[in-house]
Amino acid sequence: MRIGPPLAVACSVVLLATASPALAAGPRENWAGATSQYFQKVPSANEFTTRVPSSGSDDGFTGRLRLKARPGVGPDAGIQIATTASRQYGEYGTRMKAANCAGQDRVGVITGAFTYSGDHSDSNGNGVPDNGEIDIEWLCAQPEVIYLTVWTDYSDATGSLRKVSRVIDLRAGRILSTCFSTYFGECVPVSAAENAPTSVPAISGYDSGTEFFEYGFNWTPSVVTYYLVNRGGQRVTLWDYRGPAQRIPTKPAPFLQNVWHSNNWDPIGFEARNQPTADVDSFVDWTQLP
Ligand SMILES: [Ca+2]
Ligand SMILES: [Ca+2]
Repeated sequence: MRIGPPLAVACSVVLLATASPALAAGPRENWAGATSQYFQKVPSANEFTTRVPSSGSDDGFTGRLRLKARPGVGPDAGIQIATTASRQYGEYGTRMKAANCAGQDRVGVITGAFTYSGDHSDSNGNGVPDNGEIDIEWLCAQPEVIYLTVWTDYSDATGSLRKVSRVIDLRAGRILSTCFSTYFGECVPVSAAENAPTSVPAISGYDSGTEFFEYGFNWTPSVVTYYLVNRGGQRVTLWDYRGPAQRIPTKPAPFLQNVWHSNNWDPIGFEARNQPTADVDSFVDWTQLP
């Protein structure tokens, strides 16, 4: 994909007017064209390709995020696409398959769909650099598990952070953890308002890398509600996180989708840190912006 032109105001108005008024939705990228008006590829040696035919996609075409064999470690060495414009509150969604590393032994590959603010000034005054970020993530070595994380602060220098997270085994219908953390590995119990729903239905045979699902979240100043749409077309709430408000990011941010190699984020219960030796692909049917 080439880098698209900046979003024109007139075009934005037209798209907003034709979108569903009930949801007050913004533009949707279907990844069926040669270029995107809303996204750009973050420079890397990896590949992002639009108009890739894919059965199971709504319109026959997808955007393919390809992490090339033997990648370096970290998102910057991965494949990333990002909106050219920052957005703030509203509903973000994407219909996609996460990276599929079946057949490769214990590789560490992360797929993400997330907002990320590059403004790390300490606007909330808690002494830790701000890190406004709302994540949906999967590890390809454990494709039945989804990671949902809402960040407000992170210091790369000290490891100090502020985040709330929920980890769910969707195949089993089991919430594995719901935590507030001030450093990696910490799990401070959360209030009832931060821990709803207390159960999530199982999706039989759920595998994030082999089947398209719609995932998303609605972000407001006081609530972040994560969902997926099940095979019956019903929206299932994965996490309806309701404050405290200081645990919810406020800064406008681009929306990104990426695939990258991690050598230190293990699945639940076993290690998977190997470098992939073959290309790893994630397919995005569409991306809905607020
Ligand atoms: Ca801060
Ligand atoms: Ca599509």
